[in-house]
Order: sequence, then structure tokens, then C-alpha cells
Amino acid sequence: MVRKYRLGQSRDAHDLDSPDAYAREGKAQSKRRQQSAERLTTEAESHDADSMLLLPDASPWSHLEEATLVCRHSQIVDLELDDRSFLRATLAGKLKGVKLVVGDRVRFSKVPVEATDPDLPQSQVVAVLPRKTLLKRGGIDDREPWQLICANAEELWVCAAVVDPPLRPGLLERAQTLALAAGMGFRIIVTKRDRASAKDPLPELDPLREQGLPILETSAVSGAGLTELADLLKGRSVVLVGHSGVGKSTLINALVPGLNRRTGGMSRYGTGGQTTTSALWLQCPTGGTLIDTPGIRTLSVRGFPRTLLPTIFPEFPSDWIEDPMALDPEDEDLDLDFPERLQSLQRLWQEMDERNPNQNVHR
Ligand SMILES: Nc1nc2c(ncn2[C@@H]2O[C@H](COP(=O)(O)OP(=O)(O)OP(=O)(O)O)[C@@H](O)[C@H]2O)c(=O)[nH]1
Ligand SMILES: [Mg+2]
Repeated sequence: MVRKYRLGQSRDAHDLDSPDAYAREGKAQSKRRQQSAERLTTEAESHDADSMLLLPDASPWSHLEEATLVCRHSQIVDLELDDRSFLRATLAGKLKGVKLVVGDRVRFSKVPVEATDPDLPQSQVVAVLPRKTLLKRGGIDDREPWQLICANAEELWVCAAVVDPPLRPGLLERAQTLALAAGMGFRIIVTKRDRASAKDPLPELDPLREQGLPILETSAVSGAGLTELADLLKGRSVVLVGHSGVGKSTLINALVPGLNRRTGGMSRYGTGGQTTTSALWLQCPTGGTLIDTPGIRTLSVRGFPRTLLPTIFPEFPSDWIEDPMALDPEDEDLDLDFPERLQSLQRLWQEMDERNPNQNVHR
């Protein structure tokens, strides 16, 4: 059969699909292909993951008003101005490729500085100011080495429910790693405390209690812990992170009366879809700023430096942290109080160095 190719369709692309893709190629051709693949490998290795975090110089725009990005809907953003009013704006073309994120301080113009669609909001964000902190997690593949969560928050509070979804301490260590890397404070908020007996000491958290991490038990139903939470929030900006369904939005509703942020039930299969779908930055009337975020499945630490690990696992000697894979958590001679901590260390240590499994250098 003679295959017809339309304009723009590549004969090579088709050839690579067939099982004998390389069988017909001659020696010289094969050599050329391998060399070009090598070139691609080195390019991928020298690719700077942090280039996506660079911001263009904002100084030419210092005459424009500042605002905080409170919510992002693809190319349209909601801004909170310094007089506490809100404004919807588009992003100017010069910000193409810049990853804006909730919490960013921006400069904007109320009249478009570049041509824009008349149906869209007329205000335009033209510059992003340098960030005080940037909370990010490892991305899924090298096209997006980082996933940005929020900017300019001072503390990360990771929420974990006692049940529904079940308490997974592994996520808490991951969250602590991200907070440490971003230079942010860290606290664990246990939610739905009413769902477990008051006598239940929540032993899953013992390894973290032992390290002296701040843990606050709360319940939006009984009101336990909410006054302490409001006090801790005063004068701070705090981002809430956690699995879907742990009760982040419910806590925020309890702290910001009249907000009525949508909260969800668990789905029939217990996994729960996300109820919150985009992050939101909001002022709490009793003082402080809260950032609600969509539930996450996991927090990847891929690409973060291993030098963070001694602070996350202070109970282990430094030679264990240098090569944790040489140890067996089941080994009784190690006399571990919490073998699961060594398992966590091994998981994080391996993941930090992981290369992207989807990366295809032979594109
Ligand atoms: N019993 C009890 N139920 C709670 C508590 N807090 C939240 N819930 C319930 O847990 C469910 C999920 O709460 P959400 O606040 O939507 O959870 P979320 O963390 O914001 O979830 P996503 O937006 O999907 O990330 C809702 O049905 C809440 O009513 C609590 O303290 N006690
Ligand atoms: Mg929510």
C-alpha cells in the first residue's frame, strides 16, 4: 500500500512507529541518530529547572499601583488592591511564560498597556515583584520541573484528618521538606478530631511529636482548637495544604464568618474529588491571611536538595543520612523506635535525586 502524506505530516514520524523502525537504516545513519540523541541528553541535563522561576525586571513599572494576586483562572486573575477592593485583570503579553501564582505581588494598569480583546477585563498585570517566599513541589516531568503552590506566604500548615481520608504521616514529612526549602514556618493541623475518641492518643503522630514539631488538634464540628488557630494566624500569612477532603475549606469557613466556601462530602469510592479547584488568598477578619488550596494527592520532593534531610530527620546520625539505602529498617540491631521514619528517609532520599521517568531524550 502506498501511504499518502499530507502537508506537514512527517514520513519519519510514521516510520518510527513500525516495529522494524531502525532495521533498514544504514550504519552512517545510525551513527548520526545516536549522536543527535547524545546531544539531546546533554541538553536535558544542563537544562536549568529554576529558569521557570525567573521573573522579568519589574523596575520600569514602579509608577504603577501594586496589588496581590488572590485567585488565578488561567489567563485571568483576581487582584486585591491595597484599599481592599477587588479587580479582575488579564496578563500582559510581556508576562508570557512567567508562572504567576496566588500570593504574588504585582503591578497593574487600569487601562490596557497592550492591545487586548474588548470582551476581556481591561486592567492588565504587567509586572511581578520579587517573591519573599515561594512554595513549590516537584513537578511530574521535566517540561514542568516545579509545580508552584503559592508565593509570599510565611507559614505552611499541613492539614491531616484523623479519618476520611486516613492520617498519613508520610505526607507531613514531605510538607515539612517543602516548607523548609521555601524558608517558611511549619505546623501540623489535625482536623476532624471529633471523629476519633478523645482517649485516642493518635499514635501515628508520635514520631513527629518526638521531633518537637508543632501539632494542633482541631475540629470544625466541636470547635476544638479554633481559637488557638485564630490566635496563631494573627499577623501572619498562612497556606493550608493537605489531601482532598481533610477539611481545609471547612476550617477556613469557621475562621472567616460569612465566607461560605464550598466544602465537599467524600465521594462514594472514598477517594473524594477535589472540592476546591483553585487556590484563594483571603484576609481573616481576626487578623492574618489564609490561603486555601485544592487537595493534593502527594507532594513530590523531586529536585530538592538532600541537604534538607538532616533537619527533617534530626534523630539519625549524619552517615545514615548520607547513604540511608545501606540500612534495613527491619534490622533489629539498629534498635529503632520508629522504623517507619527510616523508611520515609529512604523514600525522600531516593526521590530527591530521581530523574524524570517520562523524559524521552530521543524525541
Ligand atoms: N466530622 C467532621 N467533619 C468535617 C470536619 N471538617 C470538615 N469536615 C467534613 O469533611 C468534608 C470535606 O471538607 P472540605 O472542607 O471540603 O475539605 P477540603 O480539604 O477543603 O477538600 P478539597 O477542597 O477537596 O481539597 C466535608 O463534608 C466536611 O463537612 C470536622 O472537623 N469534623
Ligand atoms: Mg477545599
